[in-house]
Amino acid sequence: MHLVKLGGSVLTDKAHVTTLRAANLRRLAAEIAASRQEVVIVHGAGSFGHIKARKHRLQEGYLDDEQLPAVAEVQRDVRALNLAVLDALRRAGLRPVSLPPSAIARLDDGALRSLDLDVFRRYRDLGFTPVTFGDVVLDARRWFAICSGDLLMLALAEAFRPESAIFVADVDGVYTADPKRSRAAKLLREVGPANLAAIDTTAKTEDVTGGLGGKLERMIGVARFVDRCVLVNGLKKGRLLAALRSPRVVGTRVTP
Ligand code: IP8
Repeated sequence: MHLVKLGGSVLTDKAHVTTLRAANLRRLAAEIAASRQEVVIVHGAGSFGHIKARKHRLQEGYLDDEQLPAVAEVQRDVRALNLAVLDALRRAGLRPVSLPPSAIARLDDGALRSLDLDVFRRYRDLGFTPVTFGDVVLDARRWFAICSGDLLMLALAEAFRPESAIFVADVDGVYTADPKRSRAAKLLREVGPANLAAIDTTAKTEDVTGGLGGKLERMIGVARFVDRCVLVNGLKKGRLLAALRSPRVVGTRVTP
């Protein structure tokens, strides 16, 4: 089994609220179907989550009642994105089922406290493709909080020990610096705790779930539970399919 995280930067236009990159989504769904591999899918929120979550400071948890309509709105928006993902996967020939974290997960001060893994197991056993996503979730201390797709990847990797965890992003892999700003940035074929310090993780992000530093730490956490953890470019045709088929793919391998 493979665990695939479809990043919000590939599925959506992060500069424009609730804007889908429909052609990318269609192609990635077709690549997953063409691989004929068993997958569990997690997707990010992109512009269906981060923009309004940041505006209303939802990542800080409950601050005042004014945030409550925004919680409902962001939950609704990430569901709209999820529906688009389900439709694309169904059209590609898969049988996706949606498992919304707001209904099956609980946080405690931003950390995952519980996740109903049994529903993932049961749907998998029946031949479905479970699909979950970044969401707004109940939190024991903050009342509500943001549950990122990366947090779900970690929990699912630990529970199911998949062959691989594939993070699909809008860059070829992890670079020594931000490749969108620095020409000297070099693609790293492998990243682990030992060379983490050599990476410039200061690039600004609009994501409420943090920048590259936190993401790499979570990926290193995922790498502990899988044979192969890789970051590949989902904007390049065939990269996800290649990653699902063989270990030899352009991207960055993350090691524990
Ligand atoms: O895009 C964030 O999930 P991510 C979820 O996987 C929300 O970090 C609602 C912003």
